[in-house]
Amino acid sequence: MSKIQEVKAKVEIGKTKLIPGLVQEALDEGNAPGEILQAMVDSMSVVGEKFSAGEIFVPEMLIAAKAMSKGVDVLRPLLAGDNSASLGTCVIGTVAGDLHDIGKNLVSMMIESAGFTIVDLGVDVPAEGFVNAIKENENVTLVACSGLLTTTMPALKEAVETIKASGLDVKVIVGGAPVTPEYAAEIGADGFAPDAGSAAVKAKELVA
Ligand code: B1M
Repeated sequence: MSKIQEVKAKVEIGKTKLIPGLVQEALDEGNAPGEILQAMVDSMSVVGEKFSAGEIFVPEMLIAAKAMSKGVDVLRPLLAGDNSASLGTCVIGTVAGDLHDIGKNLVSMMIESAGFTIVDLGVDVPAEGFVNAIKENENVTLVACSGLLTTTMPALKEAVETIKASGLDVKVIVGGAPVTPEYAAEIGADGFAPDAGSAAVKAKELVA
Protein backbone atom coordinates (compact mmCIF):
# COMPACT_ATOMS: atom_id res chain seq x y z
CA MET A 1 0.00 0.00 0.00
CA SER A 2 1.40 3.45 -0.92
CA LYS A 3 1.71 6.05 1.83
CA ILE A 4 -1.12 8.09 0.33
CA GLN A 5 -3.43 5.04 0.39
CA GLU A 6 -2.34 4.42 3.96
CA VAL A 7 -3.28 8.01 4.90
CA LYS A 8 -6.70 7.48 3.31
CA ALA A 9 -7.26 4.15 5.08
CA LYS A 10 -6.12 5.38 8.48
CA VAL A 11 -8.22 8.57 8.31
CA GLU A 12 -11.27 6.42 7.58
CA ILE A 13 -10.75 4.48 10.80
CA GLY A 14 -9.72 7.55 12.79
CA LYS A 15 -6.11 6.69 13.65
CA THR A 16 -5.52 10.28 14.78
CA LYS A 17 -2.10 9.77 16.36
CA LEU A 18 -0.67 8.10 13.26
CA ILE A 19 -1.90 10.65 10.74
CA PRO A 20 0.66 13.51 11.12
CA GLY A 21 3.54 11.05 10.66
CA LEU A 22 1.89 9.30 7.73
CA VAL A 23 1.09 12.58 5.98
CA GLN A 24 4.72 13.64 6.42
CA GLU A 25 5.89 10.30 4.99
CA ALA A 26 3.50 10.72 2.03
CA LEU A 27 5.04 14.17 1.42
CA ASP A 28 8.55 12.73 1.74
CA GLU A 29 7.59 10.13 -0.87
CA GLY A 30 7.00 13.05 -3.26
CA ASN A 31 3.20 13.23 -3.20
CA ALA A 32 1.80 16.73 -3.75
CA PRO A 33 0.03 18.29 -0.73
CA GLY A 34 -3.16 18.72 -2.81
CA GLU A 35 -3.16 15.00 -3.66
CA ILE A 36 -2.84 14.02 -0.01
CA LEU A 37 -5.62 16.44 0.90
CA GLN A 38 -7.84 14.92 -1.80
CA ALA A 39 -7.17 11.43 -0.41
CA MET A 40 -8.41 12.60 3.00
CA VAL A 41 -11.47 14.29 1.46
CA ASP A 42 -12.19 10.95 -0.25
CA SER A 43 -11.89 9.24 3.14
CA MET A 44 -14.59 11.49 4.50
CA SER A 45 -16.89 10.54 1.61
CA VAL A 46 -16.37 6.87 2.49
CA VAL A 47 -17.07 7.68 6.14
CA GLY A 48 -20.28 9.49 5.10
CA GLU A 49 -21.39 6.52 3.00
CA LYS A 50 -20.71 4.09 5.86
CA PHE A 51 -22.68 6.36 8.21
CA SER A 52 -25.61 6.48 5.77
CA ALA A 53 -25.49 2.68 5.48
CA GLY A 54 -25.63 2.32 9.28
CA GLU A 55 -22.20 0.65 9.35
CA ILE A 56 -20.69 3.32 11.60
CA PHE A 57 -22.14 5.92 13.97
CA VAL A 58 -21.48 9.51 15.09
CA PRO A 59 -18.45 8.70 17.34
CA GLU A 60 -16.67 6.99 14.43
CA MET A 61 -17.48 9.96 12.16
CA LEU A 62 -16.08 12.26 14.80
CA ILE A 63 -12.76 10.45 15.21
CA ALA A 64 -12.33 10.26 11.44
CA ALA A 65 -12.90 14.03 11.31
CA LYS A 66 -10.32 14.56 14.06
CA ALA A 67 -7.82 12.42 12.17
CA MET A 68 -8.36 14.45 9.00
CA SER A 69 -7.91 17.71 10.89
CA LYS A 70 -4.53 16.48 12.17
CA GLY A 71 -3.51 15.72 8.61
CA VAL A 72 -4.63 19.13 7.39
CA ASP A 73 -2.49 20.72 10.13
CA VAL A 74 0.61 19.17 8.53
CA LEU A 75 -0.42 20.32 5.04
CA ARG A 76 -1.56 23.83 6.02
CA PRO A 77 1.80 25.63 5.57
CA LEU A 78 2.22 23.98 2.18
CA LEU A 79 -1.29 24.70 0.93
CA ALA A 80 -1.80 28.18 2.32
CA GLY A 81 0.73 29.84 -0.02
CA ASP A 82 1.41 33.55 -0.21
CA ASN A 83 -0.98 35.84 1.62
CA SER A 84 0.84 39.12 1.26
CA ALA A 85 -1.94 40.88 -0.70
CA SER A 86 -4.58 42.71 1.27
CA LEU A 87 -8.16 42.27 0.23
CA GLY A 88 -9.55 43.13 3.64
CA THR A 89 -10.95 40.90 6.34
CA CYS A 90 -13.10 37.84 5.78
CA VAL A 91 -15.40 36.77 8.60
CA ILE A 92 -16.07 33.04 8.29
CA GLY A 93 -18.18 30.54 10.17
CA THR A 94 -20.45 27.53 10.03
CA VAL A 95 -24.07 28.56 10.52
CA ALA A 96 -26.31 28.03 13.55
CA GLY A 97 -27.09 24.42 14.45
CA ASP A 98 -24.24 23.05 12.35
CA LEU A 99 -21.05 21.61 13.87
CA HIS A 100 -19.20 20.59 10.69
CA ASP A 101 -15.97 22.53 10.32
CA ILE A 102 -13.47 20.64 8.16
CA GLY A 103 -14.77 22.13 4.90
CA LYS A 104 -15.08 25.57 6.51
CA ASN A 105 -11.47 25.33 7.73
CA LEU A 106 -10.24 24.44 4.24
CA VAL A 107 -12.21 27.33 2.75
CA SER A 108 -10.74 29.62 5.41
CA MET A 109 -7.22 28.48 4.56
CA MET A 110 -7.68 29.06 0.83
CA ILE A 111 -9.37 32.46 1.28
CA GLU A 112 -6.52 33.48 3.56
CA SER A 113 -4.01 32.46 0.91
CA ALA A 114 -5.93 34.59 -1.60
CA GLY A 115 -5.03 37.67 0.45
CA PHE A 116 -7.66 38.11 3.15
CA THR A 117 -7.19 38.41 6.91
CA ILE A 118 -9.39 35.77 8.50
CA VAL A 119 -11.69 36.12 11.50
CA ASP A 120 -12.96 32.60 12.15
CA LEU A 121 -16.09 32.45 14.29
CA GLY A 122 -16.07 28.65 14.43
CA VAL A 123 -19.21 26.55 14.24
CA ASP A 124 -22.86 27.03 15.26
CA VAL A 125 -22.71 30.76 14.55
CA PRO A 126 -26.03 32.60 14.92
CA ALA A 127 -26.94 35.13 12.22
CA GLU A 128 -26.29 38.06 14.57
CA GLY A 129 -22.84 36.61 15.31
CA PHE A 130 -21.79 37.38 11.74
CA VAL A 131 -23.19 40.92 11.96
CA ASN A 132 -21.45 41.59 15.30
CA ALA A 133 -18.14 40.36 13.88
CA ILE A 134 -18.46 42.68 10.87
CA LYS A 135 -18.97 45.61 13.25
CA GLU A 136 -16.22 44.57 15.67
CA ASN A 137 -13.45 43.98 13.14
CA GLU A 138 -11.64 46.37 10.85
CA ASN A 139 -12.17 46.48 7.11
CA VAL A 140 -14.46 43.48 6.74
CA THR A 141 -15.10 43.08 3.02
CA LEU A 142 -16.39 39.52 2.92
CA VAL A 143 -18.46 37.11 4.98
CA ALA A 144 -18.23 33.39 4.24
CA CYS A 145 -20.97 31.13 5.59
CA SER A 146 -20.70 27.36 5.49
CA GLY A 147 -23.52 24.85 5.98
CA LEU A 148 -23.27 21.06 5.70
CA LEU A 149 -26.72 19.87 6.64
CA THR A 150 -29.97 20.13 4.71
CA THR A 151 -31.54 20.98 8.08
CA THR A 152 -29.27 24.03 8.51
CA MET A 153 -29.91 25.48 5.07
CA PRO A 154 -32.59 27.77 6.59
CA ALA A 155 -29.90 29.04 9.00
CA LEU A 156 -27.77 29.90 5.99
CA LYS A 157 -30.71 31.88 4.58
CA GLU A 158 -31.20 33.63 7.91
CA ALA A 159 -27.52 34.52 8.08
CA VAL A 160 -27.52 36.06 4.59
CA GLU A 161 -30.77 37.92 5.19
CA THR A 162 -29.60 39.28 8.56
CA ILE A 163 -26.29 40.46 7.12
CA LYS A 164 -28.03 42.12 4.17
CA ALA A 165 -30.68 43.71 6.44
CA SER A 166 -27.90 45.22 8.60
CA GLY A 167 -27.02 47.50 5.68
CA LEU A 168 -23.30 46.82 6.21
CA ASP A 169 -21.26 47.02 3.03
CA VAL A 170 -19.91 43.46 2.70
CA LYS A 171 -20.17 40.68 0.17
CA VAL A 172 -21.49 37.31 1.29
CA ILE A 173 -20.35 33.97 -0.09
CA VAL A 174 -22.02 30.68 0.85
CA GLY A 175 -21.22 27.03 0.32
CA GLY A 176 -21.25 23.53 1.72
CA ALA A 177 -22.31 20.13 0.41
CA PRO A 178 -26.10 20.69 0.17
CA VAL A 179 -25.83 24.24 -1.20
CA THR A 180 -26.43 24.84 -4.91
CA PRO A 181 -25.77 27.98 -6.96
CA GLU A 182 -29.56 28.30 -7.35
CA TYR A 183 -30.11 28.19 -3.58
CA ALA A 184 -27.32 30.72 -3.02
CA ALA A 185 -28.97 33.10 -5.50
CA GLU A 186 -32.43 32.48 -4.03
CA ILE A 187 -31.31 33.46 -0.50
CA GLY A 188 -29.58 36.60 -1.78
CA ALA A 189 -25.93 35.60 -1.39
CA ASP A 190 -23.47 37.47 -3.59
CA GLY A 191 -21.50 34.34 -4.39
CA PHE A 192 -21.36 30.57 -4.18
CA ALA A 193 -18.50 28.11 -4.50
CA PRO A 194 -18.58 24.32 -4.57
CA ASP A 195 -15.15 23.80 -2.99
CA ALA A 196 -12.35 25.53 -1.13
CA GLY A 197 -10.24 26.35 -4.18
CA SER A 198 -13.07 27.99 -6.08
CA ALA A 199 -14.20 29.79 -2.90
CA ALA A 200 -10.86 31.61 -2.91
CA VAL A 201 -11.24 32.55 -6.58
CA LYS A 202 -14.83 33.74 -6.01
CA ALA A 203 -13.83 35.65 -2.87
CA LYS A 204 -11.26 37.67 -4.82
CA GLU A 205 -13.74 38.29 -7.63
CA LEU A 206 -16.40 39.55 -5.20
CA VAL A 207 -14.24 42.22 -3.58
CA ALA A 208 -12.36 43.26 -6.70
CO1 B1M B 1 -22.04 14.78 9.78
N1 B1M B 1 -23.29 14.62 8.28
N2 B1M B 1 -23.56 14.83 11.02
N3 B1M B 1 -20.71 14.79 11.14
N4 B1M B 1 -20.81 14.36 8.41
C1 B1M B 1 -22.72 14.63 6.93
C2 B1M B 1 -22.67 16.05 6.38
C3 B1M B 1 -23.72 13.67 6.15
C4 B1M B 1 -23.80 13.96 4.64
C5 B1M B 1 -23.35 12.20 6.44
C6 B1M B 1 -24.30 11.23 5.79
O1 B1M B 1 -25.40 11.01 6.25
N5 B1M B 1 -23.89 10.62 4.70
C7 B1M B 1 -25.06 13.98 6.91
C8 B1M B 1 -25.88 15.14 6.38
C9 B1M B 1 -27.12 14.67 5.66
C10 B1M B 1 -27.92 15.82 5.20
O2 B1M B 1 -28.02 16.84 5.77
N6 B1M B 1 -28.57 15.59 4.09
C11 B1M B 1 -24.55 14.24 8.32
C12 B1M B 1 -25.34 14.11 9.49
C13 B1M B 1 -26.74 13.57 9.29
C14 B1M B 1 -24.87 14.46 10.77
C15 B1M B 1 -25.65 14.40 12.10
C16 B1M B 1 -27.09 14.93 12.04
C17 B1M B 1 -25.58 12.96 12.59
C18 B1M B 1 -26.35 12.68 13.84
O3 B1M B 1 -26.12 13.25 14.86
N7 B1M B 1 -27.29 11.76 13.73
C19 B1M B 1 -24.75 15.27 13.02
C20 B1M B 1 -25.15 16.75 12.99
C21 B1M B 1 -24.36 17.54 13.99
C22 B1M B 1 -24.56 19.04 13.77
O4 B1M B 1 -23.85 19.61 12.95
N8 B1M B 1 -25.51 19.63 14.47
C23 B1M B 1 -23.42 15.11 12.35
C24 B1M B 1 -22.22 15.18 13.04
C25 B1M B 1 -20.97 15.00 12.48
C26 B1M B 1 -19.67 14.98 13.29
C27 B1M B 1 -19.64 16.04 14.41
C28 B1M B 1 -19.55 13.60 13.93
C29 B1M B 1 -18.59 15.11 12.17
C30 B1M B 1 -18.11 16.57 11.94
C31 B1M B 1 -16.85 16.91 12.70
C32 B1M B 1 -16.22 18.18 12.22
O5 B1M B 1 -16.53 18.75 11.18
N9 B1M B 1 -15.31 18.66 13.02
C33 B1M B 1 -19.37 14.71 10.92
C34 B1M B 1 -18.75 14.35 9.70
C35 B1M B 1 -17.25 14.16 9.73
C36 B1M B 1 -19.49 14.18 8.49
C37 B1M B 1 -18.98 13.73 7.12
C38 B1M B 1 -18.68 12.24 7.21
C39 B1M B 1 -17.75 14.43 6.58
C40 B1M B 1 -17.86 15.96 6.50
C41 B1M B 1 -16.54 16.51 6.03
O6 B1M B 1 -15.77 17.00 6.82
N10 B1M B 1 -16.22 16.34 4.73
C42 B1M B 1 -20.22 14.08 6.19
C43 B1M B 1 -20.34 13.15 5.00
C44 B1M B 1 -19.76 13.74 3.72
O7 B1M B 1 -19.42 14.89 3.64
N11 B1M B 1 -19.74 12.95 2.71
C45 B1M B 1 -21.30 14.23 7.17
C46 B1M B 1 -14.94 16.73 4.15
C47 B1M B 1 -14.94 18.23 3.81
C48 B1M B 1 -13.61 18.62 3.18
O8 B1M B 1 -15.96 18.44 2.86
O9 B1M B 1 -17.38 19.72 4.50
O10 B1M B 1 -18.27 19.09 2.21
P1 B1M B 1 -17.14 19.49 3.07
O11 B1M B 1 -16.53 20.85 2.52
C49 B1M B 1 -16.23 21.05 1.15
C50 B1M B 1 -17.41 21.65 0.35
O12 B1M B 1 -18.67 21.34 0.88
C51 B1M B 1 -17.10 23.11 0.27
O13 B1M B 1 -15.68 23.15 0.28
C52 B1M B 1 -15.18 22.14 1.16
C53 B1M B 1 -13.80 21.69 0.73
O14 B1M B 1 -13.60 21.66 -0.64
N12 B1M B 1 -17.56 24.03 1.31
C54 B1M B 1 -17.70 25.35 0.99
C55 B1M B 1 -17.83 23.86 2.61
N13 B1M B 1 -18.14 25.03 3.16
C56 B1M B 1 -18.06 25.97 2.20
C57 B1M B 1 -18.25 27.35 2.25
C58 B1M B 1 -18.07 28.08 1.07
C59 B1M B 1 -17.73 27.45 -0.12
C60 B1M B 1 -17.52 26.08 -0.18
O15 B1M B 1 -18.22 29.41 1.01
C61 B1M B 1 -18.38 30.13 2.21
